[in-house]
Amino acid sequence: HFETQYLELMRRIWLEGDERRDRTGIGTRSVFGAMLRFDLSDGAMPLITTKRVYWKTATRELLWFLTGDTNIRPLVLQGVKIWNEWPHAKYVEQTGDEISLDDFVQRIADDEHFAAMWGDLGPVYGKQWVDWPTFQPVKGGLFRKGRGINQVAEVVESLQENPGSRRHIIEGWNVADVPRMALPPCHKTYQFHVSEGSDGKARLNGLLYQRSCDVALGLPFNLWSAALLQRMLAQQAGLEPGEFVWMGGDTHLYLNHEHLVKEQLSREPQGHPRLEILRRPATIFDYRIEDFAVHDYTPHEPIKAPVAV
Ligand code: UFP
Repeated sequence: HFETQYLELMRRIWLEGDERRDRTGIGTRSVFGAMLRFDLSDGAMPLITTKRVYWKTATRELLWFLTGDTNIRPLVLQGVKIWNEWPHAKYVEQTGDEISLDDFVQRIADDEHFAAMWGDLGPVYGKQWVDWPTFQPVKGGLFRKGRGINQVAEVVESLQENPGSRRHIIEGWNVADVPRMALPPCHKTYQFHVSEGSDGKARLNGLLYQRSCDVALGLPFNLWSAALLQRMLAQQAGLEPGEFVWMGGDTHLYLNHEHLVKEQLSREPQGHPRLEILRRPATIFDYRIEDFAVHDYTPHEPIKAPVAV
């Protein structure tokens, strides 16, 4: 089963990982350098079945990245909560106003002006993916802002015009911008690759390099989103989905996720979920949540665990 690799990685980290103190103060067990491979042909997706994964939430986040937006408001309005902790913490720290997370999020939803002031995450994924900043020299040793680079659009183009290229890359790690980001990108580098299948049909392979990975809470989301992006790119470029390779740098389990690890490792994967994309939008930027249908997804119960912020 495709999921065995994931469970084996989890087991290995829990049993053999190095115990480390980490930025969050919670502590992890960790291995450095890990790889997973998934075949995406016939609609197959690396959607974890040993607990329910909220793939629509991850999909909404991916669609939000593709709009280039870095403000949490559009996510909040769709009920997606995954980025709320960071702006809230920053607000409390900078204003001294001890507003609760729920009240803060409500205010982001109700008050557009407040959201513009306090809902932004800095130049995170969306900005770098579709509007990587550039600067042009002008007279007197000064620079002015140039046109942003849309890496995603460029990859769609290069897949069609130069499929054999080894340069189909979407990069999130903008070195100069990292200090201004709420969270430096975890899923930082995507590379795509076109290969000739045995049936003569060209396939799109994808590789994600993730520098830091919370295997319990982050990875199921990251696997889904990366495979989804690959499927969308394949559809846009007229290619069959091929293999998806995931590579992790610091690949860890938080020490307060013990109950999740034990519970999940006691479960058996069930079924082979498939993703159907219901229409082919005009561009990679025109997908909507209604365009995606998941079939044969009969996961085990969700497992709740605290997110390390
Ligand atoms: N993390 C993920 N995937 C993500 C994301 C965060 O696993 O998509 F945004 C986890 C990894 C790590 C923490 O546990 O969040 C980020 O902390 P740091 O920046 O210190 O690596």
